[in-house]
Amino acid sequence: MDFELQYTDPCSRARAGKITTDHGCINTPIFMPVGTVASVKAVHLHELKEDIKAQIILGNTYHLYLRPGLDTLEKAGGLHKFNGWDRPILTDSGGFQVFSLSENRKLTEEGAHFRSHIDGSKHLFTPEKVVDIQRIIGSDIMMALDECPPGQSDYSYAKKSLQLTQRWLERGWKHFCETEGKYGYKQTFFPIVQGCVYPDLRKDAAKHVAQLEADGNAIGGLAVGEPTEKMYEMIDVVNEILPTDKPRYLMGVGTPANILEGIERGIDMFDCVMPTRNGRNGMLFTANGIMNMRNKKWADDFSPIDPDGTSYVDHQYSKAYLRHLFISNEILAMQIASVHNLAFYVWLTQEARKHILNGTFKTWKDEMIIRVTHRL
Ligand code: PRF
Repeated sequence: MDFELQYTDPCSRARAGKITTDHGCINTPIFMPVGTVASVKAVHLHELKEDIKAQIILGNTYHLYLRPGLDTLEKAGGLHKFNGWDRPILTDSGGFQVFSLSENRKLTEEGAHFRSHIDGSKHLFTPEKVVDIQRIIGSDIMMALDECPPGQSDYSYAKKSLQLTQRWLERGWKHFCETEGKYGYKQTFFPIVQGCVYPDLRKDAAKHVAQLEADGNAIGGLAVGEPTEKMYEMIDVVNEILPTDKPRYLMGVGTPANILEGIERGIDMFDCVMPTRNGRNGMLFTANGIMNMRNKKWADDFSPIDPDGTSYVDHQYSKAYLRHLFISNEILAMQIASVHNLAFYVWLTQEARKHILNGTFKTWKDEMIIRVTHRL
């Protein structure tokens, strides 16, 4: 994997860059749609590519390992062959999902022990094993096994947790360096900075990660219950230390405003379930504000869903029609909302990129923050 830093905004840390993988290029900053179980929920590949213009999608080691399982993925020739997505894929390592989904989970020095949320079966993820699993999945970007402590963790827990994440990282990195991809293309491996809301832990974590000289670096453990201002402060602390010539990925964040603030602080890659999950519940994000499509106020509004939107659903369907679909619990409502929201998120990051490249990022961002947080 290669990263070309194309331009850095003189007024902030915002950057425009280009990641090159064996499955194609990614123009950063970029939003990556989440495809947990090998599908971006409710969205066809054709829509993802042609309409949403997704450049990279996510998969989850935890989910894919449990279902369809490694035998199937290996027989298929990897995830790209299995689901037909031929552009880059990033997989999360599973630690975060073990903690949010599985039962009876327990961390030891060895790894994360858990029971499947599907059938209760017992499993162990070690730092080495999640590399092996991601080798079989065949993601272009693999993630290290980490522990993500809650945002309210006290200092002593956060410190112990970070030390475990760091020991796991050493093991995962070593195993990554000793192994190779199975399908004839290159895979890379991103370490993850943890450290909760404590600046000294975050600095220590960022230095530890930086010395590995990985192709890219991730920031985890944010947007997990800490105040938003703390999240921004931690991004600043970490990005002061992470190398500027490697992409930086902020995991699982967030609202359109969070993404703009992240870009300003030097983040290049984002993922979040918010556009799809909130979309399926009727929440639409637009450049003019947030709409709850179940609201009565849209009942007789026959104007297009989003006149400024970039996807065909924005112009094809009216607000009144989409509201009717939500109220009637029609599957199509979720499909339309998912396409709209993902197209908006990708557009937002690519629009930020344009403004970084032509030197107007700061003024554009200040105006955009007000617009995207408005309630329609
Ligand atoms: N670690 C991993 N995946 C994640 C997170 C993390 O801390 C987060 C936190 N926002 C989302 N996804 N491995």
